[in-house]
Amino acid sequence: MRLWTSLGGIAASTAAALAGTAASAQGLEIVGRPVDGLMGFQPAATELARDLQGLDHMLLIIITVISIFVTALLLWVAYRYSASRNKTPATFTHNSPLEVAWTVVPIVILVFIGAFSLPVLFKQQEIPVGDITIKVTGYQWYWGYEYVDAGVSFDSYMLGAPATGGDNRLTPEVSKQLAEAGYTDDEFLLATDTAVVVPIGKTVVMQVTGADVIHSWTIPAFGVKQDAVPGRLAQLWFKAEREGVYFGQCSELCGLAHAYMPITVKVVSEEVYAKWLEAAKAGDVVLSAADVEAYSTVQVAANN
Ligand SMILES: [Cu+2]
Repeated sequence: MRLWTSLGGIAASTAAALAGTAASAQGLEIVGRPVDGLMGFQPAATELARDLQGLDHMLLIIITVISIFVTALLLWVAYRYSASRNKTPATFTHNSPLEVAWTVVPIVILVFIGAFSLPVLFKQQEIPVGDITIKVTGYQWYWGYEYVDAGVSFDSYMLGAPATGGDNRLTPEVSKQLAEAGYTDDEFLLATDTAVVVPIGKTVVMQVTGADVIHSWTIPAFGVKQDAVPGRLAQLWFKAEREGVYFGQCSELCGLAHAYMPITVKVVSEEVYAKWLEAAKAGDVVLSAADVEAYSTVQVAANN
């Protein structure tokens, strides 16, 4: 009897766990975050990030070839022209064709690299007309966001920061907070209480500034990073191509809690975004996994 009771208990908890998985699967996938043991870039979620990563790949090949060539040349010269193998050294100086070659070849290499890097730089720095404009302000030590056209503004604190009742350490309470917000302990130091919510496939222009000292706003998976300088309004732009949750961290040493002011961006469908914006205007700026599901369901129902 006891066996059946415990088996029933296991079955019930398994069912609950599966239901939980299904529910979170309908939320947002966590795409842009560092992963233990992995190297390289986070998955590119914008054309900019793809371009940047392609450029990095190309440069890596070029510098590898140059490094191998120069090292091999040095080794060969050290071996072939050592004092024991080359008893009477040559006395000539200068070799015009060689000198022209080692001036022209690097120029050609630089022009080749520039032909690929400058277009990417211009694409990144020429700010298009945005579908959505968001002003982001760096504070010691959190971020403030303002949806300029919608009149929505809120602050964003790290889960576990003093403002959310923690002390910047992963305690059981913080762990619980993370779980309630749909994150695991792995996302501690990255997850925030509120998130920037943007629709997929729309051009988002971020106006970046600082209120006290210099901070820096970035989302690696978007290929964007911009210093937030007090008294200046800098800009960056991105057009996200994949729904999900993306993380970034303040990237300019800004003081004691510099490590505790991460950035969370949620890329959602246009429908979910519109619903979220409505709720945010009414004061509820947090987009939970349940919200994503509910707002999407509304869309499915509307389609039928
Ligand atoms: Cu900062």
